[in-house]
Amino acid sequence: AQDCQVENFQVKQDFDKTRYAGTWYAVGKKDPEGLFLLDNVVAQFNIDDDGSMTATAKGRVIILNNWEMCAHMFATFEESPNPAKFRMRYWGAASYLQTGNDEHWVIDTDYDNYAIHYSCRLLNEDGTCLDSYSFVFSRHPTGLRPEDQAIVTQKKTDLCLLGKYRRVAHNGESIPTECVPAI
Ligand code: AZE
Repeated sequence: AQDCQVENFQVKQDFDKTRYAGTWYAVGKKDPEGLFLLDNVVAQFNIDDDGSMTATAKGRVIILNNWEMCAHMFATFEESPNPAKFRMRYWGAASYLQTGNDEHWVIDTDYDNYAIHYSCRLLNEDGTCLDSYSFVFSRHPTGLRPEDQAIVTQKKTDLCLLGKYRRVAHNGESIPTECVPAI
């Protein structure tokens, strides 16, 4: 039985941030309330010399009054007693982009092909999530391998978010050129 309590969501055991580093293509996403990355989302995770994790991300966004642009974002991660649960501070290269301080949980990954990320921004009083976002990442811009799809579907179910994801397109033709990731 599923209680959808955020505190009971399982994350990747013995998460290894070094193996997580590198490029991840968002191939699926569940949106939070408000503005969010639309498509062509690519994240690059790095481990600094001091061992701390940082990231950059690019993606197409439409900001107020239908302005389409490429968001270039930066993030630093604060560790917690659970190696798969981070606090992510993030900001944009330009001031009109978003800043924030979100949870960043790695729910599952095999490091080489897929990863599923989760962030609850606001809890309900009963411990379920009121406002969350989640990315399904792939090492391959073309999407998940068939053998990883069942695992990811199971994890979406565990997060009580099955059916709430959309596919994230990677279509360099129809987007601002500064947003076309170097594939
Ligand atoms: C994430 C992982 C890699 C680093 C970052 C990520 C999240 C970025 C956003 C950006 C939102 C921008 C908006 C601009 C108008 C999770 C992909 C920074 C949530 C809405």
